[in-house]
Amino acid sequence: MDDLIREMIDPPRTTRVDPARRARLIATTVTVALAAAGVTSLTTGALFTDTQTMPSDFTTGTVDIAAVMSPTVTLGAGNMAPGDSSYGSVTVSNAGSLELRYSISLVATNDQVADLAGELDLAVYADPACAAGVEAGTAIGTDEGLPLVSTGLVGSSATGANLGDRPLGAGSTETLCFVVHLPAATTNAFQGTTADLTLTFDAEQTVNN
Ligand SMILES: [Ca+2]
Repeated sequence: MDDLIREMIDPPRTTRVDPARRARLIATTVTVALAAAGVTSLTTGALFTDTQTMPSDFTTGTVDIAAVMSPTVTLGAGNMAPGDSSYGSVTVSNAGSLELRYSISLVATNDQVADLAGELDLAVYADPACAAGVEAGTAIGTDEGLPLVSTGLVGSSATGANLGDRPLGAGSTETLCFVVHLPAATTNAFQGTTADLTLTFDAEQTVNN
């Protein structure tokens, strides 16, 4: 073996090598290479190692507003006469997991050519005592003559905190009182007519906004 290694380091100058001897030389070279690789593997395998994984979960919150009209104090009236008012108590709830702020807009339609909507006045109060006399308080939104195109009543549905927007924490509730009034000055042209009102509550997240 020593002879072979010596020949590997300093091979004889002869140009012709015995084929059997050449094969032994190659086999010895491979053996020495494998032995060197084995020493390296043994050195690497001797190190202790460890791995720790750390999972994280990400769940988004929700913005969910609910507005419910009281079944007993309900906005809307039949057989109205000039001077009458209709009261509607509405409970607004944040049913989501994020704090929200909301705004209210309204739009009206007429069932006849006569613009009864334009005769009606609307005011909204942040007052759970929703009955005659609530008008003595300060309204958070008013509209004299209900609009036939969507119009802001409280705050603004525009993104961000706008004047009049109402914040509501997750799980919180507040009660509003809507009052629709038919002025005493309403003329005979509006007898037997009908107008319909739709209120819209828009909510947005307050965090990062
Ligand atoms: Ca807004």
